[in-house]
Amino acid sequence: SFSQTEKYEANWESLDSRPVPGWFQDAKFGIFIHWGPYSVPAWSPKGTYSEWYQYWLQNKTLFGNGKFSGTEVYDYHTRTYGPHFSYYNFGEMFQAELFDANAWARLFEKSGAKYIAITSKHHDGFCLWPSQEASTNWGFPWNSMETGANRDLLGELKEAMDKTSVKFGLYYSLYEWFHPWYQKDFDRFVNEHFHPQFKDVVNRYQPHLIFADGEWEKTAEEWKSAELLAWLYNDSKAPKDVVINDRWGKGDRHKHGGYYTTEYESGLEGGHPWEECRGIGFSFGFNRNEDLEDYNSAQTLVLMLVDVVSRGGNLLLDIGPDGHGKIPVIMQERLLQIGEWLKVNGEAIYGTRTWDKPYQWSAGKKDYKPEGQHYLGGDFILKQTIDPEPGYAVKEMFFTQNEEAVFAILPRWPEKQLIIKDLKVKKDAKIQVLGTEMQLNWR
Ligand code: FUL
Repeated sequence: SFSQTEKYEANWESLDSRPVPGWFQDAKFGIFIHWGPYSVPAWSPKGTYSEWYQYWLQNKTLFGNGKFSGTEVYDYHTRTYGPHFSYYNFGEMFQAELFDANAWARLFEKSGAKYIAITSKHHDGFCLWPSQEASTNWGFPWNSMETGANRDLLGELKEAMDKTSVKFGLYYSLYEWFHPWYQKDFDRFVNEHFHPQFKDVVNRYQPHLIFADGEWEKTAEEWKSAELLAWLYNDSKAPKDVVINDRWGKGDRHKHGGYYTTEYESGLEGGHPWEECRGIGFSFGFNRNEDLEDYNSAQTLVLMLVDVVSRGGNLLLDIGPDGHGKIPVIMQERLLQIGEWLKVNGEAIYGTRTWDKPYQWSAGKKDYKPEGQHYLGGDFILKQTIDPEPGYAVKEMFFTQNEEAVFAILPRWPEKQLIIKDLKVKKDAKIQVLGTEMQLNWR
């Protein structure tokens, strides 16, 4: 339980003195959901984020994992929809007619995730709830209640999630690429758009977690983030143990706010709570351009989770539902496969903390020293773990612990014996294999 005794003040010193509520570090595994008008075209070059469709269309530039001319999205768009088709039409086309919030909630529960974070609003400014600001301030209805689906999608999901043990959380983008006030009248954008809109979404849906994003162009002072967070902790209707991330002002990641975030990286090490987020493939939004080979296998995803958890982090694994409201079946399958693994091995994951060391290297002839530890397109270390190059050292074991046990998680079955270095045990210690009655002989 998390009790708040003091009132927080609108400065980092005070706000950062608030510990990240403990449920977060116990949870380990969450599901990220990127869903909005970009889920209608659901297209971008392989290796790029499909939720950036509008930006890339209108600016004829793009970035990502690969080499691009920049006009790929523009070319695709004009080819498919014609030269005069505005991105704003996708709001109307975002019908979500097959969206069944209870089915999503059941899937999330079966995946073993302990929380979700759904895009209440991404950088395009479209809101999945009846946001007043996403109507009047835009000059046209730019939310799911007044166009397209004509439904309060967040409200439906929140209600469904509340029937499960999986906590409901929100992603919220501070900035909007093309909001009329963002470039020309930033103070007005903050005072009359961002702050009231944020307060509205928090008070309506009372999220357990807020993943802020799109902070990087302006400082926390310019966003007035500290005022907003003091309001969140002291005066909002959010649960007292609401968790936030670190994206509240330019240059403040890994410094201020709540837990630290990494994205398509290998995460961090160290005591401060952190979370690595990524898709199952390369995109956050659904990308119909991806093939089976672009999706990570269940084995790789489980190892990513284990690798992150062994270093004290959480994995926020993203799915991209389509414009009809269905979760692509490959994503459903991956979530269920992770859930199957966690059903047996969850004891070694949930509620654990780091052990003396996160993992053990095998004795390889050559030292395996990758440059950077990117998970992009299959992380070197994980690749090396699953499919080792002969002669090289591999991560042969990952560790976690709780008050009762130390857990060693092995990517492969050992040949005859297993040597755990530097492990001190009591004489009557038992070594068991989770999910079985098997006791191992040891010396
Ligand atoms: C990034 C965004 O720009 C991506 O589209 C995605 O939402 C990711 C989680 O954060 O910074």
